[in-house]
Amino acid sequence: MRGSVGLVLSSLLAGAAQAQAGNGVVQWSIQKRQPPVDVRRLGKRASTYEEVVTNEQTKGGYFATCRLGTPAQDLTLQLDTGSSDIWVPDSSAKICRATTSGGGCTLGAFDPSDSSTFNVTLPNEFDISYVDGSSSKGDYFTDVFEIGGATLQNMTMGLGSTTDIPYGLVGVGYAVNEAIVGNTGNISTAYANLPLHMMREGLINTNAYSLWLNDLDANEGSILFGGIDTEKYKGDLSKIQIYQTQRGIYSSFRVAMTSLQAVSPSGSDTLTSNDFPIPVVLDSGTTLSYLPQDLAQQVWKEVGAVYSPQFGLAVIPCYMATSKGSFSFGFAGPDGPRISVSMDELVLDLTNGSPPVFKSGEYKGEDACEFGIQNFTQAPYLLGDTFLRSSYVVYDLVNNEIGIAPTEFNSTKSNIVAFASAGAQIPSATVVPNQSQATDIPSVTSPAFAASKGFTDSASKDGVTNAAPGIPAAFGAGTAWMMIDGNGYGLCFSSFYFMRVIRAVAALNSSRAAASRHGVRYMSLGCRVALDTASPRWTASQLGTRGRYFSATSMSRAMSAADAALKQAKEQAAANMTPEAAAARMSPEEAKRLSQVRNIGIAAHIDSGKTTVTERILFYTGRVKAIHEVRGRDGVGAKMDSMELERERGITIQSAATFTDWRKKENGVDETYHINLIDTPGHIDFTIEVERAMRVLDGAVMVLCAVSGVQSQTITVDRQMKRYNVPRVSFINKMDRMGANPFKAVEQINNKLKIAAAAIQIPIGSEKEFEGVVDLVEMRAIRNDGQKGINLKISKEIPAELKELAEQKRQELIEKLADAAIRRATIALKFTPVVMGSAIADKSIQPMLDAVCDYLPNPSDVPNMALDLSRGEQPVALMPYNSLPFVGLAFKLEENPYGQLTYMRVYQGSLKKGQYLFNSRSSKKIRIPRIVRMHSNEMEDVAEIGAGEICAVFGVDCASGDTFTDGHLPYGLSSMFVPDAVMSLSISPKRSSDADAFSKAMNRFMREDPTFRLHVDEESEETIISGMGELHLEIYVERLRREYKVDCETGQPRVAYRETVQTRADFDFLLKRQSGGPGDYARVMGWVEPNPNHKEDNHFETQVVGGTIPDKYLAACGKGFQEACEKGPLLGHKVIGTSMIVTDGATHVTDSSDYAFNLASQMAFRKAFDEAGGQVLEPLMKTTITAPVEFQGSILMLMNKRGTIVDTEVGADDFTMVADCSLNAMFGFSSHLRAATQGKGDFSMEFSHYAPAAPHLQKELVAKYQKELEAKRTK
Ligand SMILES: Nc1nc2c(ncn2[C@@H]2O[C@H](COP(=O)(O)OP(=O)(O)OP(=O)(O)O)[C@@H](O)[C@H]2O)c(=O)[nH]1
Ligand SMILES: [Mg+2]
Repeated sequence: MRGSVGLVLSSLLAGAAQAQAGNGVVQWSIQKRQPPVDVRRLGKRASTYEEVVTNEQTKGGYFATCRLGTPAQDLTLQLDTGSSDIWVPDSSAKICRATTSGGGCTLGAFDPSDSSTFNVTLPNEFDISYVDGSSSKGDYFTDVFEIGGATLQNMTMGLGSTTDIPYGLVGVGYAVNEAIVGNTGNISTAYANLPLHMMREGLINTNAYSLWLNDLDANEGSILFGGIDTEKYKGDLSKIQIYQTQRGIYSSFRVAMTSLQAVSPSGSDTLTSNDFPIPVVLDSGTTLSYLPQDLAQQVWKEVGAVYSPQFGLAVIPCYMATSKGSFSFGFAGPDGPRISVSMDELVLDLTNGSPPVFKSGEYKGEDACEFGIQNFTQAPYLLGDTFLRSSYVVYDLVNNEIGIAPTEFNSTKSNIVAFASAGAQIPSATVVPNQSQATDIPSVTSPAFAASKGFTDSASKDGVTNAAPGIPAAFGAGTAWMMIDGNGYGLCFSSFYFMRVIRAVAALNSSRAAASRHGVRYMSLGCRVALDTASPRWTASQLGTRGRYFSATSMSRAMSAADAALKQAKEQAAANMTPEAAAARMSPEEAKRLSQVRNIGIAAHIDSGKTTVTERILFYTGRVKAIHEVRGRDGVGAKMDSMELERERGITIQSAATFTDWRKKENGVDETYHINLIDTPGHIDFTIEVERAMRVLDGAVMVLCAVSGVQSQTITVDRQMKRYNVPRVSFINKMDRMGANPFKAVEQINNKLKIAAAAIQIPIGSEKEFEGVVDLVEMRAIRNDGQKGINLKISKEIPAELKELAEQKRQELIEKLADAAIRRATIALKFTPVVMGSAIADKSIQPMLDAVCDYLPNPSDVPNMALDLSRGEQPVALMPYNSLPFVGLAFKLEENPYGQLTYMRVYQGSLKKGQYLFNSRSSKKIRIPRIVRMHSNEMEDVAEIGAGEICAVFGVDCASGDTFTDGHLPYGLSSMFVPDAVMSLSISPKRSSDADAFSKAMNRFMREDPTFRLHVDEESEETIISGMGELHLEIYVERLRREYKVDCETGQPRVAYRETVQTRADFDFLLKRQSGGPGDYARVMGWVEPNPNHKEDNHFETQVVGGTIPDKYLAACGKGFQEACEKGPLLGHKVIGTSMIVTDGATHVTDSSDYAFNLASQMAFRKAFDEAGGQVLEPLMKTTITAPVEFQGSILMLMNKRGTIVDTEVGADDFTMVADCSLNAMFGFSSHLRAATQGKGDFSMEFSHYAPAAPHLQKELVAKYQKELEAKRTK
């Protein structure tokens, strides 16, 4: 947090910051200084407070010098443990351009245009607001950052382009506290902030640092990253735990303060509070310390401080700085550390010039100073500089611990001890035992104030010097607007989440103006905020509307103390997954293992060569001994197309998984990458296979045809990759084909897919002469050699005729992205590096594999979130560590001759053979008898599978999309998107003896493929299967025949229509049947109407008053409505977007029943449906057609009849047309298209939405259906 904003332009304290880096630590000297004045803040002052304000002492923050950019620019920034971003003022920001006296950014501003390494990463995403209402906004960027002699490349920082603060900050708190996380509400947006980045860059071993602030007179200190300095504290460091601000989330340095003692020559007192154990935040950005009201008042009584309503502060005679009394702060329970703070640290100047004087009372005529301990009314309380100067504090952000010991003031010696490794414990610190007893606190009785006399008596009134020296007197009047009415509480508040609370309240009240009307004032004295007595209580629920992280403040209030936090911490041990913890907890072996794992999918437009490419991958990695082509021309067929049907048709139908090892030379050393790979089908009817692969994979290779570039299904898979945030490498295949033009494809990726792309290779030769590629990153030529191109010839000699092109394309690449940034941008989904080759000609597949290893993420590089089912599905991060509890997703089921096979992506924890898992959905406990790795249709048994990997398990009864855990984590994983079935057909086995086999097959298909559905139409008694398209259904019919030997009779493919209503229609329906025994009686009244906001869903509601229909019958009515919706009145297709409201009715003593009400509702619904304008909806398909431009005219003609053209894009050679077409009109379209384009056009279709069918079609369909019904009735 930002300390004071300011007031005074002081002479900057002399001396450049001293720095040192090396041996796993980075040290940064900091100095206290007054920030330069902010002109705006001086502009407006409430005159009544002016005097108070002018007398108020200005507080500085701790500042030091950093260097930024290339060449380096010097900037002085404020250190802040309460926030987490580095940000710097942009030299073009208005405030920095101000030339009036005191204006401008005198501590330095950053000019991005002068830095050659400046790179914007997230435009406009940086947005931080502070509690005083000041803010800073602009881009997030990366650049070189130097601190304490250490240089960090690509440090992420905010650029304050719109800011009212004339200097920047270095926030060193938890990464979850970054502004971006607060703004997105998503932990996964956190980036490596300064300490984390230092750790990742190996400058320090772990994410931890120590803060030494010398005493008040010295105004200086140092922050030591990655180590401790044993000469800067007395005795031993005690280790205490940090408490979560919210379950599983550590965002501020909150510890449990468990005692406070007053000690003076006359005696000592144990002070008491209702709030013990008190949650306090150790915040270097706050000047004073703030304790609960009851405790603060006892402290004041001990020292004779008086609360001045006029000042809004507790004040004390300045001579009390010489008192020999002190306060001892105890932490973490009876055995915890105690820090003694002496009076000279607690008496601060109120002014820069001559101090104000007490005008009346016992101190009349004495100089007045500010007292360092103030009161506040709600948790968390703060221990700022007045406390921190007396305590050496080590912040361990990995183990979430604080090391604390009394400060060795004025120490000139130094003995730096670095943390040994990532996640290492604080060196030479002793853990405090019995921390759980922090809750056992003394009962509240008022202290005897035995120390009080000694505090005053030991103070000398003579020779008092002001506590804070060296501040020029000239600025007595330079202050900000002040506040504080008689009842107000003044406080310098700073912790980041508190700012958020203010923002949240402001947001709640819709504007800042409104917020201030409600008693939240934005004040500018330091980071002060005043709450007047009319201030509303901020409740957890109110704040909850804004964001979950920041409601923590008020929640902790509700829980009232640290003991609640203690319990939480225990409960959530496993959920403690901050990015810091994530990065550091990993053992080096685990980090190494994960860094060489890639889970990738190959996805693309149909026939672009995915399976052919995969075959080469398997060959070059040594997984298969010989290359076989798709379509099985040599009688074998590609490994991944193992199904007979696939080999016959030359298309992939089911995705297939495999795994293989790729040995890649890195700096002369062979590194082995373990690749799990899924080859997906390109045809849109099997799109679910791509969907679920993308759901579970970390990266993808998007294959494109060098001639056709971006095609219709390229757009579909692009959408799928974006849906699941899958980073990709683009591979332009078929470079051997005539007309191959990789650069056109690159341009199309940029333009059509709207993802930045640049080739990182250029081809050597083309078409038949295609030989290999020039690698633009390394600037070397790579050619294939030997049988099947098994050897690579790598040469630094770029063919002379290509030199110029290589330079030009390299330039283009660098313009898009500096090469070091390729990986980062790719993983961040902002870029796709493009490589090229020809699978069929065995060229340049190996460099593509290298690109997969170089640029695609390993399992720990991408955020994977689960939903905590016990906490309203709050997202929680999963970490691919073997040591954590297991979480996995069953993403695909398959039956094979050995039994039921379940593909599983292991997100967290490892899985061992024989282990028990729980199914989160069904709560069933199951044993895993066998684990295999799939290699297409073969498998290999393994005893164990590591976190982050993909495997298949046997003998697990579950559904696709089920989450498995070890039984202790209440987690679920979001499932994948399952598209709606749009086509159906009736089917029945020709021989009745096949019925068993038929139903067995159907059950299996449905279990395996969520887009394949089956139902039996009760009236026609027909079995209807439905799916994604003609081919989809055809394949299943064919598989029945081949795999189950069941020949089937099928009807015509039919469109899956829907039915809905257009207006409201009332009903009053009486069912009254008498048939000998008990009859049926039910009367229902109400109406039917469209469900406007949910066009796809139905809604049932009861508004019955006075119990005319008892509840249980109402439930039956709801069921009846649901049943009626399954089979619409018009065509027998599903009803959607319809509401039924029941308002009244009647029952009969003996004849009413659930059955009667169910039936009555169905009948009432059918009757009202007609009156409500029941209509037929048909699926509209988003159809994308691509063809050479010369066929544009004929395709227009084709499409005119079939749908509405949404978009046409005409390129140099090809054009693409997107139209919404009625599915009904698309039967047989492929042959029409073929005829119209001489076979050169291609198209794909996917479901878009439902729309009313043309009236004549509706009529026709309804008539036909009624006729069928009639026929059945008369049969
Ligand atoms: N000229 C040429 N043809 C290729 C190349 N790679 C693949 N093919 C051919 O393209 C056709 C389709 O190849 P597949 O590997 O089945 O394509 P796919 O992307 O797996 O197809 P689906 O899985 O059905 O979407 C086959 O006839 C291959 O021989 C290549 O680099 N150059
Ligand atoms: Mg294929």
